[in-house]
Amino acid sequence: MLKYLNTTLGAAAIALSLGGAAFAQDSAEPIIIPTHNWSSQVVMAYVIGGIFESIGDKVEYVPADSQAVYEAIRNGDITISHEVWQSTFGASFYNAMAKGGIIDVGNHDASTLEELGVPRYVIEQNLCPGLPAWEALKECAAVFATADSEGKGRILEGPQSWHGDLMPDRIKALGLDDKYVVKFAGSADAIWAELASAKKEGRGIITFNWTPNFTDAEGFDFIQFPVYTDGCRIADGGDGSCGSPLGWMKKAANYKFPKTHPAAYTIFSKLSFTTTQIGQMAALVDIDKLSHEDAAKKWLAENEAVWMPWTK
Ligand code: TMO
Repeated sequence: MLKYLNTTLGAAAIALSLGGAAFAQDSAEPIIIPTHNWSSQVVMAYVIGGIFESIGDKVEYVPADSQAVYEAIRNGDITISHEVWQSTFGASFYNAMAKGGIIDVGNHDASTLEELGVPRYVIEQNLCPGLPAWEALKECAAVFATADSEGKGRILEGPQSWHGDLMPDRIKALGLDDKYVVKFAGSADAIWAELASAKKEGRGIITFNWTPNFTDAEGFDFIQFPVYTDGCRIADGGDGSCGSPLGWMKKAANYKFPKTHPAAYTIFSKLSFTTTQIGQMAALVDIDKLSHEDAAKKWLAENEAVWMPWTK
């Protein structure tokens, strides 16, 4: 009896001396984090993985398709997604949720926009009067023509894996398809290279882009298309003649994650990045030319005051 009492008191003393919440032990199984094909997402993968490693958890990174990943999380092949952008991935996320197995782990502080736009000098130099209102595009196709655009204005879209024919469908729905052609870039880097050469030559250019991104610092103006409403897209039963939503960026996880890795899950639930922080993560790669891993290491070293409180 006395022995039992001592053991109980001992355990209580240990729990008290640790302070704060006493976490159940995380599984030794690795937390699987996906990497996609834009910079902030890959840097943030290593940032969050680094935070999980700081509490002794194991992490693995796997390259994954940015749409199919939600089904993989639902199935348990991948543990989390840390950048669920509303406009591009909202439908796939909720489709997976409806099938069962993926949970919503909350929003980042940053709000998002994934939209066509022009670099600031296009507006400042009035290359297409009336921009950023979309109707202005009707009168300036020639300003945005390129060698491969068949005399039409070129719209440089991101890789087709992001959101399929959303932009070609929209351009058609707005009656702009006789004046504009949508070309898909092979990679995000191809968009940045085209923006850089257009700037050097002082020529007009329309590309897909998003915020938060490294381009926030220099200035990029998104075109104002007809306001997004739920159901306006062709995939959702509408006619497609609408812009992208000013949206959220969520975190998602496999439904077992809170049970297998309660400490890591608690951190993942608390963590939230701002527009500035996510823009910085992209800039470390796209402007400073660090590798994604080095960018994450640098970000973690310089921002301990931001992330360490989430681990306590
Ligand atoms: C998903 N993205 C941020 C590239 O639009």
